[in-house]
Amino acid sequence: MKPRVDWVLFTASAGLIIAVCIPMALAPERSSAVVGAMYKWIAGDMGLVYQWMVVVSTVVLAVVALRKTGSRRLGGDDAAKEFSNLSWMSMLFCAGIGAGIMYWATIEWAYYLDQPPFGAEPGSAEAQEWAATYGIFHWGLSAWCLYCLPTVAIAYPYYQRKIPYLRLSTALTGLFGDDIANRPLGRIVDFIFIIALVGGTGTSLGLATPMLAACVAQLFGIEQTALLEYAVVLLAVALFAYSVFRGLTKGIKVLSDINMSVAGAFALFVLFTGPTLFALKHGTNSLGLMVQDFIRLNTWTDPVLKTNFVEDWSIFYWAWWLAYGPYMGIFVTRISRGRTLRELIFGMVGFGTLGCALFYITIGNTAMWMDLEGLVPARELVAAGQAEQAIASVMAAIPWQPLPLIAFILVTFIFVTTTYDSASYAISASATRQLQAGQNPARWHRVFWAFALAVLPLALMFLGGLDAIKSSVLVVSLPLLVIGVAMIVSLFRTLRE
Ligand code: NM2
Repeated sequence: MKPRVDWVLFTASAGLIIAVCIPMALAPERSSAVVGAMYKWIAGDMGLVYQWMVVVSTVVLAVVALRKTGSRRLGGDDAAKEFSNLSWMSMLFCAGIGAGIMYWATIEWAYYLDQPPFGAEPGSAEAQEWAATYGIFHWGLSAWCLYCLPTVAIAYPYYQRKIPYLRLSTALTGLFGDDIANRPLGRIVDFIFIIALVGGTGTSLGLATPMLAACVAQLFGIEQTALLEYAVVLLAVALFAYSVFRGLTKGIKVLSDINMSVAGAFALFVLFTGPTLFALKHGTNSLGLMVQDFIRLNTWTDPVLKTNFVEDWSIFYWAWWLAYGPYMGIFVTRISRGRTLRELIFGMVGFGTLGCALFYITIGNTAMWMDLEGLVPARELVAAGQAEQAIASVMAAIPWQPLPLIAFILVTFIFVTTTYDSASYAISASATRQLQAGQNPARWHRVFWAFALAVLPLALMFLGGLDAIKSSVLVVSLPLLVIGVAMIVSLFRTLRE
């Protein structure tokens, strides 16, 4: 059967994006207040649920991987792998990790050094050790479990029961039957997926745009204007629209391969031209801290001091990963035929964690060192709300200019592209009927979503501020908590069949 566009889902999702973005652009102040109130409620009152979701996901994945179920192969016992291990890993890494890592790896420590966790004294030795560590945790094993759970929950029934839909609702077939995608419940679930992804990617481009603009301004010695930011968005959209137009193997795979090598080389370059020993010592130290305090980090709710550290950081991050989770599930399912569940879980969580840690250990520690040595006033800039300036200054302070600054801009652009092309792919796959394994959604449809994904970040830039950007992701991730629980029950049912 030929793939067809699911017009109900398509219209509802595109309509909601427009309905939300217009008031944000027209009445930024009022929208900002509403968004702020929602942020407080979700992070404050619902935060605990997010933390439990992380713990439960980790345990479920460990159980599935370590028991006999781990040896089940996606697509049947003799299914061959479509992509080599290296391409598979770079595709999944580049799909799930975007410009956000370049942003946060460079300056996340600055927030933690000044407002440390666990009641540590700001600027103290203890604060510094945690500052070098906490970012790795927020992009580490626990976080990757939020990606991996929906992947297993979608991939297993998709290949095992040969479901003709690659959608989030596929993860619920064990509970509600194979035809769930055609029923109102399935439609609602798939609608939630699209909106969650729009919110999640909105945060990424919303952060990346000012950062890229600041770096371009630094490179050419020009001023960072709104016009420059729009030019950046336009260029990014053109790039990922082209990539998704080319399709999965020609566009997305080629770019991901390039991305992995350029980004990896950049991180290593920073390590070796920067304070190598400082970075490696902190990296090793962080590893110890994280392993030793793994449970503590996952269950710390700060009930006594109530510093808001958990709400402002861990909960925000879990919401962000959660919002991307189903999309990762759909995308990684598409590229994982022929792998066993154990390979999928260990490969995805292990490689993802290591990849993210690399950026924090090299770039993050270098930036912290520059600040501590008085080379770049990174903390001062961050405290003044000029995080992107801090990033641009750090990048401009790396030796061998202008090479590192250009490389940083290039890597960030490719990261944006490889996240958004796969996101456009996943949304168009979701809003397509009868998509069999191996088939692709229509070209125009993929390109449409590439453009639609840029609308929310543009509106968020009108609102301005980190809180507005953080809020969108908290709001959209909320329904995914409920779906997450249903997904786990459904997965165990299907595994038992
Ligand atoms: N996550 C991994 O911009 C990005 O890096 C997108 C962000 C969810 C925190 C992903």
